[in-house]
Amino acid sequence: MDKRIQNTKLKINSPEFQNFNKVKKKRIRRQLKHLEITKKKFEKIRDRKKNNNALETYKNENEDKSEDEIEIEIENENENESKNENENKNENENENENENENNKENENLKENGKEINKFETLIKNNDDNSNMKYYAQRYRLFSKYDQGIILDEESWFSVTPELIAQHIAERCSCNTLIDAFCGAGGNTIQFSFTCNVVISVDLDPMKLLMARHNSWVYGHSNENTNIEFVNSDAMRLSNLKADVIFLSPPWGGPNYTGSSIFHLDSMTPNGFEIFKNAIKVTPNIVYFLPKNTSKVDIAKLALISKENGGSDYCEIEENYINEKLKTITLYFGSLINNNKYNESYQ
Ligand code: MGP
Ligand code: SAH
Repeated sequence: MDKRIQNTKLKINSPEFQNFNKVKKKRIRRQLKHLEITKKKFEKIRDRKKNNNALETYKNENEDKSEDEIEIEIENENENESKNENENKNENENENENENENNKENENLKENGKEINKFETLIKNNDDNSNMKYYAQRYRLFSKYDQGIILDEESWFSVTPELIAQHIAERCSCNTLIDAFCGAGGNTIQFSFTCNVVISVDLDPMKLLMARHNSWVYGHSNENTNIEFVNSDAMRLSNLKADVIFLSPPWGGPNYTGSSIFHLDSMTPNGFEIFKNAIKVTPNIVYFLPKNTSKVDIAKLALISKENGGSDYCEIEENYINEKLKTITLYFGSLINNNKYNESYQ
């Protein structure tokens, strides 16, 4: 037999590898079950919404398996599995290993339990908040919307449409990228396909839960992901280093078009301060902004960039969907593409 195959077989059959695999499988199974339940609840609520009696009937009809039941089910499965596997193993060693494993698993369960409770509230609120204008565009926001995407009120109007997010992610392909205002994960998910590591930051912990959950819909799992979710203020990242930083802050709600010109200092946090903080991390900045952003403000950003050792100009990209201007994206530093100005999506 080829020595490499023999070595691989030895490795796979080793107790360490078997044990590692067992723990991994259990976690993945648990995660899939949670995802399945969230999806089921999500679908139920959506169906009820169609019948116009969403919240009244939610409690009566909410007969899905409780978290306790799932845990018991998983524990039973695990028990059966370990019974079979234990036959071939040293008993004393296994007892200690299982004890440690169970402790870890219990900690994870507690954490997951808390999150699922929060999610239930989120799903209920989702039903209340889903604004018809944005709901009608749901597949534009996430092509896998029906597979369990969760959005809260702010995310419905803030999430970057998938085609635009995909395009930006292709342009930002790098080793480490910081998505400083990750929200429900519209950009983060696409960055995860083009960058080696994505650090996704949001001030609101619920946004991080949503973003993480939504990333699962797109194939990530706790065990297998290149996204690091960080609950922090984007204004306090100056001691981090990254190849690219992406900024998609809140623009103050959907009424940003209320006046003909949008000024960066009308945002909270202030749009200039956001940029000044970002440039401490890297001069390669991508700034996602309203289509009516003041050109004078954009010139000021270029000046700030120059004063801080970055590029002395920027590229303004207009993002269209179905020939309608949706947003603009500014590129600074090495991300500037001198040959291409406008992108259009159909
Ligand atoms: P929009 O103008 O509210 O919607 O947002 P729409 O339907 O394109 O406009 P209308 O002219 O047809 O009425 C357009 C896009 O801007 C959204 O899909 C989001 O990607 C983005 N966006 C909107 N808001 C209010 C925000 C925000 O506050 N922050 C960020 N980061 N993006 C936003
Ligand atoms: N690009 C995201 C949407 C971002 S919306 C997507 O496609 O899904 C803007 C986000 O900024 C919101 O989720 C909000 O919670 C977050 N935010 C607001 N102030 C912040 C701050 N100081 N630091 C980090 N995140 C902040």
